[in-house]
Amino acid sequence: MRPRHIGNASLVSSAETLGLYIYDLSNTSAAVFCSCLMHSDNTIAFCEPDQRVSLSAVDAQTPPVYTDDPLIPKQWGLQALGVQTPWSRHIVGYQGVRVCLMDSGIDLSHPDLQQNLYSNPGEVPGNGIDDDGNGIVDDVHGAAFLNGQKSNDINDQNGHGTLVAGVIGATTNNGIGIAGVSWNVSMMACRFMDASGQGQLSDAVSCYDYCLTQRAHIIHNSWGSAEFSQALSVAFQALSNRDVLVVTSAGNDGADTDTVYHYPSGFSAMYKTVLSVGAIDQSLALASLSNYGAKTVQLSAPGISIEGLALGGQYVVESGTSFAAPAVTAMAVMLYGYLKLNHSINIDTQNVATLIADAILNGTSPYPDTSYTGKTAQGFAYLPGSLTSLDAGLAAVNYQTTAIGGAVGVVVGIVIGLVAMFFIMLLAFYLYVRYQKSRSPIDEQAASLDRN
Ligand SMILES: [Ca+2]
Ligand SMILES: [Ca+2]
Repeated sequence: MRPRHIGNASLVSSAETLGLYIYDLSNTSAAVFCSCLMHSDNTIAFCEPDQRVSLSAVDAQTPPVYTDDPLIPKQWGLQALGVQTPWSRHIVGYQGVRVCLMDSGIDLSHPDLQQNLYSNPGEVPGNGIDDDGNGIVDDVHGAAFLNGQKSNDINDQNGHGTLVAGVIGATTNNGIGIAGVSWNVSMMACRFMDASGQGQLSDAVSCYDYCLTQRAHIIHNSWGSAEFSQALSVAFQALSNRDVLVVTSAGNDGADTDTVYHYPSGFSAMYKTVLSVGAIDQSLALASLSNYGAKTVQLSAPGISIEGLALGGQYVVESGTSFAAPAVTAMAVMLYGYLKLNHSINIDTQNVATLIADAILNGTSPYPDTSYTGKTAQGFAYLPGSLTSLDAGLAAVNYQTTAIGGAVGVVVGIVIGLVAMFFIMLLAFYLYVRYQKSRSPIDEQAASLDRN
């Protein structure tokens, strides 16, 4: 027990088990009090002034700043997706996850996009040789299929593909621009949209083939067509057989796509590995421009006033389901990375696309305004919920002990895939011939970008 008064200081309280005593120094100074005490009492180990401390939580009144990317306070979608907790747990994606971006290409020179570009391990850059024998010389970061002509020119002449790529995986914590939802990812471009944002389905089919040969885990589609295509249907059967996750934008017609065609998002009604994504605004309401449909639109994600990358190293704010879908692709990247890095699951040999699609859907948040409930099969994308659902899904299926079954699955998958590829090639050729013969815009199956 210590004396109640020492000079002008009085005892306030004590923490006896710790041997600590607290004195009120409002009538004296800490320096004078401590000096006198230490000289007068050799049983005192130390004497120090009090300190003000604060909670580690972010002040709820100010926009949270998670990274040093200066535009991040404007990226409202990151908060809606709930990235803060996963990011703080270092769940930030994985470079081993390959995303094939079927769009208008990528601005390869954008400084906020350099870190997360895929590099084809089978190609020696710039040697003018088709090293991997896939028919395209120096396809290092992807390939282009335009009007039946293939090349390595994936340079974006529209801007759409670059914006989509930035939502998925702009370089984060580099002190410039925006943060990508997934800090780590390998993005390859398959460019089949021209400078005006138009492309042919025959070229899209070639892109699906290319994405498969490059062993993409996820194929991203922020585009759509109002017509059904048998060739696309065959492609999606093959993608499902090969366990590739496909993320599509729901489209911007404000229409019910359960009754009005929109493809490829419509294939989400047929395959569990295909997700169609609508757009929400900052009030977490389904945007009026967004297509909807309980069968053909599974969920939504932030898609209004999205801060993104523009051509020439610039930044732009745009809206549309085109920019909602890449948030879901990025979440899928993070879930693939979580399986690999936190659970040591070989994502190149284990079939996990269905597991991840289920986790994304089961982890969604409901719309605050219940009048939107049922407009989409589930609510809006929410990363923490998806991680919890993924853990639950993993507990139900043991992916560690299925080596034999996995090997059989791969062989069967390859056989089925090869058969499907044969049909795709036939149909792609058919579409190409038809394009060459028919110059009427009405007869061509044109696809367009889902930008508003
Ligand atoms: Ca090549
Ligand atoms: Ca950045």
